[in-house]
Amino acid sequence: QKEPINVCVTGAAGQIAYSLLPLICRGNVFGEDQPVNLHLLDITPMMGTVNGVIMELSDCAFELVNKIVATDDPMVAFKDCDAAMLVGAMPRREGMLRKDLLEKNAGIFKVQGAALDKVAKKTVRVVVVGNPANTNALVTSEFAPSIPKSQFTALTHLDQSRARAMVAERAGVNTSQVKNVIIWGNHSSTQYPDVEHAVIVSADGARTSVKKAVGDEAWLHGDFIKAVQTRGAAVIKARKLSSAMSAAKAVADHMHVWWHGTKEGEFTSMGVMTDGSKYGINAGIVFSMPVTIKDGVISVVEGLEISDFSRDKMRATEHELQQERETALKIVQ
Ligand code: NAX
Repeated sequence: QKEPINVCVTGAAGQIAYSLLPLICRGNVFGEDQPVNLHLLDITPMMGTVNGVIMELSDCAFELVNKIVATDDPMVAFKDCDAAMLVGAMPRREGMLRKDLLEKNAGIFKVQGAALDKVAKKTVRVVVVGNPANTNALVTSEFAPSIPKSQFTALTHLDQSRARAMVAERAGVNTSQVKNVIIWGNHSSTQYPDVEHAVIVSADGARTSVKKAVGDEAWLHGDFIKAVQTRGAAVIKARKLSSAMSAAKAVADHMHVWWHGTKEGEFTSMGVMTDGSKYGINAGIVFSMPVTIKDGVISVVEGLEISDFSRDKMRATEHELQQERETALKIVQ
């Protein structure tokens, strides 16, 4: 049997964690033969709820769970971690400006970055989910200088899944047939869901471009983009709660593909630290890009042709991320 790995989930008392933990414990993330030690972090007032979650995890009798640690201390939570899913964050309350949200969260992720730096494995794979996810990932990495920047990512997989599902519905195919949709930039309303390189793969392996299969460029350039960008708000309006089941599935898929690699001919999107050399995007922000993954190493897909339409959209989301970076770093430094 494999040695257990240490997996930390923050915001463990929250609604995303509630849907995410069973996926981890069933083996849907790290593999059905991979035992896990769960490290659950939340804030002190939520420890009672975390204990309730642990009672339920225990009642699930998951075979892969070796040990569960519950704590309100990031230094305990991140100890020797192989994977960290940073879901917990300060939520946006009514009347709160984006700047206030950035401020509150920059403080949280500064502390968590510093703790990861001290106690996590240097190979730890971090995905930041808590909003503003991209900039929180940037702050975390900034305060964890001993861990390579390539180990910090932000979740845009949910946006990618939403985009794939919308294209699939329009084209009358199964969502699983839609590949290589790209989410560029920020997990916010400036994100750019790009289908210019996306394909629909049929059962016999034939690939048709999404452009051709959908046959409605006005929709792809207009309502489709808007619908992806505002899907989170639409779910809140309908459910009176933010996306949780779909967000948890996306976190699980993001980490699964990082662990097991991308398939031949396919790529996936995630927020990664920019180095200034890809697609003209400035260095030093966490920008969602198309990537392939092999043996845990993330590589940005290079050489994709970028149309003028795409370029404009990418600039807008880059601009927003640069502003977020400035605001956040001013607060924490
Ligand atoms: P909940 O409010 O249900 O849960 C958040 C949990 O985080 C709470 O239990 C809270 O006590 C805890 N928390 C707060 N500060 C903490 C800290 N310093 N350390 C540890 N835990 C802390 O929110 P939920 O619906 O689970 O969403 C979590 C985060 O995901 C939010 O920031 C949300 O905006 C973000 N999302 C990001 C998405 C993405 O695609 N990147 C999509 C879904 C989601 O909206």
